[in-house]
Amino acid sequence: MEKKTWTQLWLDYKKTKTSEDLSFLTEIILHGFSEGHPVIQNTLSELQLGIGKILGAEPAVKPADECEGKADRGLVIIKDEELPEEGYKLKRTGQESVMLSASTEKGVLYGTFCLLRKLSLAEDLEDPDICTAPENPLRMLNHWDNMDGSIERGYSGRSFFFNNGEIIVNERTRDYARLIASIGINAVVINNVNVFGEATELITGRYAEPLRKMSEIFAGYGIRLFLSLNFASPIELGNLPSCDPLDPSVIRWWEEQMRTVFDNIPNLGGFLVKADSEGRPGPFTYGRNQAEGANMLAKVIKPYGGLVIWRCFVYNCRQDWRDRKTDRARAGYDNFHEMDGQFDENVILQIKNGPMDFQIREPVSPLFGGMLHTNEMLEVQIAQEYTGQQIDLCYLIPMFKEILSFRTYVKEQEDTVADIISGRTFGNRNTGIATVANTGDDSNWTGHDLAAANLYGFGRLAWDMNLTPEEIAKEWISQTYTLSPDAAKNVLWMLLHSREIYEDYTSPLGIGWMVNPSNHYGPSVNGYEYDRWGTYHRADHLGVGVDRTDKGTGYAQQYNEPNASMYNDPQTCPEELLLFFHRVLYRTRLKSGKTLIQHIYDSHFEGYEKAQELKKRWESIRDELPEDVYPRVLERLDRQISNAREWCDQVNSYFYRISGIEDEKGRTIY
Ligand code: GCW
Repeated sequence: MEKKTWTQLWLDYKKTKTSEDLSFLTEIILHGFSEGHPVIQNTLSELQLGIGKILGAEPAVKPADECEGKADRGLVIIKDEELPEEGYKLKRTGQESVMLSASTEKGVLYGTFCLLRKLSLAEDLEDPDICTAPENPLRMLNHWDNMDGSIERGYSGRSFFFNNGEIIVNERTRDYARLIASIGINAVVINNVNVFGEATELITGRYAEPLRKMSEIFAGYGIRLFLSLNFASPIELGNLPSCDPLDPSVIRWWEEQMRTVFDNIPNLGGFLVKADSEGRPGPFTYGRNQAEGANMLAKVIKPYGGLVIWRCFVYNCRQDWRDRKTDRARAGYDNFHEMDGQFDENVILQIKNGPMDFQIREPVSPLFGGMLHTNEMLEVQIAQEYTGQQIDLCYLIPMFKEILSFRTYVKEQEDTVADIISGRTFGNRNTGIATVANTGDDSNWTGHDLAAANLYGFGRLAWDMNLTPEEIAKEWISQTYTLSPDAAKNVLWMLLHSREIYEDYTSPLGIGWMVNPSNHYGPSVNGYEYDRWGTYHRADHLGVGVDRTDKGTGYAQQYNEPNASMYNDPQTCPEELLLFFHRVLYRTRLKSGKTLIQHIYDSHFEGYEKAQELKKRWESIRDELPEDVYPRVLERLDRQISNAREWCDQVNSYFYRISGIEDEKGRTIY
């Protein structure tokens, strides 16, 4: 076996002091499931490893017939057809027995990871009595990995799926699958949504063997492999003159191609499609609408049980900055909501949040609650493209939680984003949540060691949207590090304050952008201002912000009431989104009593100061941290501090110069 050059993150099981003698867990009795099933095999080896390390004693599997399934000692794994597909039940059935029941092998796997988590966290097993099933049917990672090994917006090294035009399948593939299965992820797209070059050929026979192997490893952990698809494949691979989704020869081409792909990779879950977006081809090219494009593919792959996940990130990326009516925030809704009810059952619309593009603060996309008869999925991004790029600390779970709990008022109850994407609102099954992943081949997977909390947190939250950011962070911290309660509190403080800190020193009150256009890191207040991407802050000597009210672009009116009115009025618009929805004069007083300009100055100075506090807290726990982790994170915190300084200086001096208004506190603005 090759030497592992990567860590095991939260699965680095360590000997744990449990409050009672749990050695009975080393006897495993399997009932109703076959030891030979790949998922069960993997479950048993995880138990071997996990229990072995945590309790310090190797477990052994006892055949069920020896005890007729009625063992009063051990970990009894048993089939219970009543339980939901991916759910499980963990119950303390006696002094020396715990029962894990599930209706499927996947349920057993998830229940096992839950048990191991409880053991790692030294939680009481006195009466676990847990009965749970995932809220979201699809819990997905989207990797933007290219086949040359680079990763679009990747900040953790290179791809561990591809290198030099080839697919990599090795020990790391398995560890990756274990890691993400342990947090409940059940679907993965391995290649970039921008599909070009060799990636277009992933649906041909060329990569059949490694893809099948990978999909089998994934399937052993309950994960379905998905691919991103090039809508122009009929032209690029099939030499057809067009890829018009209504052209019979195009449809025929897809039918044949899809037969090949599903023959080659029977476990394939389906495809993620970025069409008519940022230069990628799509149905619009042929005067067809998005539903016609998506449904064509959906019909072709329906016989194989495949899903088409169709992104709604469709907008005009060739705008003129003088044009004040075209509004990029509107585009998703404008391009899709009228087609409500027209998408096939195996199509899911994947809606990026926010409506602009993964900024530190945006309102929730009005497509949630804007469509009643369409499968929807939420797309977030833990890759931190605009939120610090895994250099600056930014624990994103609080942001995701806000999105999920947003009330859309599409119904009187069960109307939050969480309700919609879990399928509760409309009773649909093809729904869920996806994130752009933050992993790469760095030894610690996520570049910034603390950014692993976002990966962990995404999975846990996707499973159970009631978990709080704090609960998740605590779980992650204590499974990852061995810390005293005080030290753990410091890490928790760092995670829980990081989003606010990042927001404070970057773009204010929901306006977004102000980043360097080349790489999206660091400040450039006007970097995007006169460009064609539709990303404007509209600052002049009097004020800043975009009027998205009924008198402006009308974006606020895309929401259901009372949200539409709430956003439309600067008095009721949540202040953190004020500049997203309104143009505000610098001397306007905010709820705090401060003027807008003073708020901008203060929050930037504060953000910079708090970035320094992050470092102080980290330094204070140096002795308790692993030798390699401490300096690695410290180095990033130093970079974050200089970034924060740069942001603070540039944003404050920009607004000082343009407004001519002095800082009330008389600080020097550089
Ligand atoms: O924000 C933009 C990114 C692109 C990305 C695009 C998308 C994959 O800058 O790199 O392309 O979003 O989400 O499709």
